[in-house]
Amino acid sequence: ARYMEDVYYEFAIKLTHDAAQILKTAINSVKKVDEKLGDWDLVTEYDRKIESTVIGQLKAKFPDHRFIGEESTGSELPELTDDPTWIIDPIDGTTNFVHGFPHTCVVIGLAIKKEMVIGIVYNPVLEQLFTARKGRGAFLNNEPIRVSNIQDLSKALVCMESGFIKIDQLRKQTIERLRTIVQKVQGIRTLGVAALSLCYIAMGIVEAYYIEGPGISTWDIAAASLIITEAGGVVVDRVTGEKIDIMKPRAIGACNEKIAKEMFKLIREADQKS
Ligand code: LIP
Repeated sequence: ARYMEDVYYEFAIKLTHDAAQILKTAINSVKKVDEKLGDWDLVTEYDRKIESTVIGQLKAKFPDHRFIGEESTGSELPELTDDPTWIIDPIDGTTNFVHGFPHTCVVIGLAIKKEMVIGIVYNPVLEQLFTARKGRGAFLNNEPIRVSNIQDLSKALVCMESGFIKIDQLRKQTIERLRTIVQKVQGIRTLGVAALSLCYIAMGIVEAYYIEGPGISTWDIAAASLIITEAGGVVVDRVTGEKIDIMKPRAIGACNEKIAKEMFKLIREADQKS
């Protein structure tokens, strides 16, 4: 099994580089942009092109594997089986990509027996390749990375998303969550890219990230959740506070249990007010 995992990993790294080349070449060009759920949820011809290239090549090489991809999977997620399942976001942070804002990346993850075994997140604009394999640590450009040691939320830099304020039914709740968290932490950042925000926890430059909402799915969190845990951090379910189920993507990522618990409590507190 280990040998096969090496084969999967090497192939995935090669595909990631090919995909990232497409992203990098296109980022400063004019794109054809379509809205999915709203003007806060975009897709371009490059998202579709990268996904079909990546899935096409994986299918040709591993015909009995399964695939979950942002642009080819419908709104209903398939059930995760024990079979090797590739989970792909061809361009995470599509709005950033559209604007040329350099926080955008290609995401490829592999689950086997319902557990993440490979996570790859690559930002070719800033030349940051985040990788992890189950039980073998997390790396940035092949150097080991580790979460930060901060234990106190008042000293934490926290990433969150603000776009859901545009949705009528989510406005009050989102504003209340942002308001509550801003007051307790050192600062918040809203980068519009789930996978990289999680990787920034893994590399120790952000302490926590909370993500949940329409359009957010397993491809936004699956690969990066392995990168965080391999870097010593945690990813918990916003509803249960237990370890995240990657098929229920409502995630609190954090550099340690204590910060995760405090974030969990603050979101509860905010929801009681909204
Ligand atoms: C994006 C997420 C981001 C969120 C965006 C969008 P995509 O994923 O990573 O956190 O704010 O609305 O959903 O669609 O760029 O892959």
